[in-house]
Amino acid sequence: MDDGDGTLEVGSQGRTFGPLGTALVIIPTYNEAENIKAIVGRVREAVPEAHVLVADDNSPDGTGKLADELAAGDDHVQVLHRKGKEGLGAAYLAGFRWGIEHGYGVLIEMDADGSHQPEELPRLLTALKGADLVLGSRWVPGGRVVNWPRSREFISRGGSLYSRMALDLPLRDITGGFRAFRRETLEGLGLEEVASQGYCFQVDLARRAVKSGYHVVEVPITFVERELGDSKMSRDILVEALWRVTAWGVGERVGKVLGRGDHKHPRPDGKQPEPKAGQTEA
Ligand SMILES: Nc1nc2c(ncn2[C@@H]2O[C@H](COP(=O)(O)OP(=O)(O)OP(=O)(O)O)[C@@H](O)[C@H]2O)c(=O)[nH]1
Ligand SMILES: [Mg+2]
Repeated sequence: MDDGDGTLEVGSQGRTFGPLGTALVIIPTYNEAENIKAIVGRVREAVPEAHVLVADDNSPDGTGKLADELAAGDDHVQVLHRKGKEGLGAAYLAGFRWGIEHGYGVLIEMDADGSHQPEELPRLLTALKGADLVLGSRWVPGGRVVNWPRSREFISRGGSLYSRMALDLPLRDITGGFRAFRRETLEGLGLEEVASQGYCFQVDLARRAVKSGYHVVEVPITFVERELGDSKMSRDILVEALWRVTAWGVGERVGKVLGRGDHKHPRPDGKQPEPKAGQTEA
């Protein structure tokens, strides 16, 4: 449904949703020493009631130590030190596990480099009151990118379009990483089976949520190109995304031909997913 500001919704409508509980903003880091203090400060200011978990892969530039300093002075900031670089997906999975074990009701994904603006978190949380999963979206009306080279926009739009078509997903921004999950949603996605690491980690989670019948809402965001530090985007990450998305798409089609259903992960509330509602275009 288009509510006038570009927000698009898909999935089981007409449900009632429980209260949200405390939010944990998970920030994966690898060599973000120039960004970590500013981004954590902005999160704390934008959503003071939320907690922050920095999931650092033993960054050689000392990001983990800087995060420890922040945590020492703020009981709303925690650090998960991981032994080495294992990719974005593994860092998020560890962060989700930590957050679920510690009783958080909302788990949020956010980059450290300023591309995702903490000031937009309240809008994501407001949308989550009526959804199972909220995606910050660059490619719905009202969403935009600032200072992105044409080549990056082409790759990102192309990645979402390819995923949308290959996996039959009624979503616009499928590779984005600014998201808010209800804890129950994550618990129903079969995270123990997730092996994807780079961008396709985000595609994997979005596809699992839609196929499991969760109510997914895309909220427009303004994505700002990083100003400091280096991108971790690589050819390997793109190749991984391409082969995994293609394999999932082929697997789904073969499954349909063989008469197997899409809904591998039953919702934890035991309800059957409703048929896809489709999407109202703006
Ligand atoms: N813990 C952990 N964090 C990572 C890893 N790879 C990337 N990150 C973090 O994930 C977030 C997104 O990575 P970026 O390098 O900004 O990727 P990107 O946004 O696609 O690329 P740019 O647009 O160039 O910034 C950042 O906060 C990174 O520090 C990793 O292997 N481990
Ligand atoms: Mg980035």
